[in-house]
Amino acid sequence: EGVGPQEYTAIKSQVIEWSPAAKEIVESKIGGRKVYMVAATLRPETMYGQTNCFVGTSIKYGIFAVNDQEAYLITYRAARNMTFQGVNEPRGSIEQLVEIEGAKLVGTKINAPFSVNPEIYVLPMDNVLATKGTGVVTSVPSDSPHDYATLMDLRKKAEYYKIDPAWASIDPVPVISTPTYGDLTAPAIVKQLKIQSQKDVKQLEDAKEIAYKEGFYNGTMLVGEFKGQSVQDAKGKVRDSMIQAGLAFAYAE
Ligand code: A2H
Repeated sequence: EGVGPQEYTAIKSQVIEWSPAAKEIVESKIGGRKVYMVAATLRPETMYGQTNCFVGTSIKYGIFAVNDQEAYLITYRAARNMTFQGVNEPRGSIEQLVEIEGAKLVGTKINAPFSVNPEIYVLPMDNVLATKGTGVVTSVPSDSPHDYATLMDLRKKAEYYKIDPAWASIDPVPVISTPTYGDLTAPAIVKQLKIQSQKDVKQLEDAKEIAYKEGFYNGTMLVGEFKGQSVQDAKGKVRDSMIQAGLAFAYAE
């Protein structure tokens, strides 16, 4: 991370069905609004390969009114940043409808805009930072080593993580081809570096660097509107296309 502001793409995933624990807390308080979990990403071009969404189990989230029709599920910190970036009116105002901890969101079914898998589940991830982005991380295991390692942990130890194995059953989707690692860059790098789990923090940082550079400089899109184009060309176009469709917006911090 540099010294300047980080430019994210905020991805809007509408809640389709709350987990039982969330349903109890949420439904009477949202005034009929559509609720979106909003994830901050640096790789909008990978959104075709979303397979699930991660939250931190001990992170506190809120549901914040955007207007009478919509609300966003994010951290309070992100809601405060967003109101100063024109997400709601008046600027600087925050209307929190619900407070809920991450653990209760696990098992919630949401839609995944642009993904070849349009319905995905919320799952726990160990190292979600409350102090970065929205606290919601969309998972693209084909291209993110952290996401892939976490998905493998969840599959191996579903009981320990208190999840239904069915929620982690979507396989990584080929989205970008790279000359060195093929159609599933993150799984290939995780294997090469012998990464065993999301707890291998140091190696995952290395893997993240390698995957990011390889995808950005040498990757070619395998799916979507910009199939066949380089990632460098497609990245901004996918972002613009999602924003045009009302499925994403710019978010900086
Ligand atoms: B990225 P930077 Cl395919 N805690 O999106 C932990 N990680 C978070 C987070 C949080 N609160 N908020 C966002 N992130 C993740 C896609 C992706 C990402 C791919 C490959 C690499 C990658 C799908 N997950 O990130 O510290 C989000 O994951 C590696 C650069 O601000 C977001 O982009 O540089 C990225 O970390 C932002 O990290």
